[in-house]
Amino acid sequence: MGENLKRIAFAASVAGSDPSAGAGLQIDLKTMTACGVWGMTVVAALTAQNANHVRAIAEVDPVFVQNQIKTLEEDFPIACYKTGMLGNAPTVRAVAGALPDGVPLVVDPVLIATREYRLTDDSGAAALVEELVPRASVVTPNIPEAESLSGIAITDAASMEDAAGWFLDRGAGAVVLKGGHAAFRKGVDVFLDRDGMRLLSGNVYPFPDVHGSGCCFASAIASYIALGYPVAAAVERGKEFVDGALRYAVEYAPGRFTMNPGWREHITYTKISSRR
Ligand code: PXL
Repeated sequence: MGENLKRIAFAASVAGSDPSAGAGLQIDLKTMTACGVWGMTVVAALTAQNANHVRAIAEVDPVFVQNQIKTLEEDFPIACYKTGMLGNAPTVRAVAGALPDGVPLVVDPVLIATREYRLTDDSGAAALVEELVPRASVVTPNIPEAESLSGIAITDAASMEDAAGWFLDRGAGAVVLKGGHAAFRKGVDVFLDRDGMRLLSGNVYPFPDVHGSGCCFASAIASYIALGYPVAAAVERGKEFVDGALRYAVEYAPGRFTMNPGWREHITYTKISSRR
């Protein structure tokens, strides 16, 4: 391999497509670019959606999902994988079977979209716990996902920490249990690894709900791991990144906000005629 190619940080997202580019593979790719990584995208599921509705979901043949990963692996020394919407158990198993051993993995256990659409079915959720959580460097559930996967009702700080521990007990190297949905300590994430627990506090911004925040956070973490940061440091940097992307969230349809991965470059997506 050329010396220059060895220097490039490659990260791959294995997730679902969101044509509105506010979540899924598309926000993952934008995030990876913004974090200074060559992002790659393995299409594991398809959605037809806009800013308000997920109108339809289509599966991708699990063999073809594997094929995409294996083909990338022939050429690229991918330094970190990230998984998002996988949809169903056969796809989860196909991904688990194709991921190379020993490469860091960020598992975002996407189950339900912000707007309440089911993105991964029950057997897919069970397969995630069986096949991907045990080999994850870090898992990034939000509160509803952590409750659904662990069966632990998260009602206060103590039960949130118990639920985080549940993921470590299932073999994950670390967990970021995100506090964006919390009725208590809102916006505070619990980070837990074998060295102990840390709270990651974030700002709470006045947007109703911001599409793609989980995808963006997990992809930023994967990017910093691909660049060479240890997991705990990658999570901290990822949190800073996601905080800015939320702060400068884009209203891309009336009352509908999505993340702005271009915030550090002050990208506003406005026509020159509208700039001040
Ligand atoms: O935000 C979770 C998510 C992940 N992946 C895809 C999505 C969504 C939410 O809508 O559409 C493809």
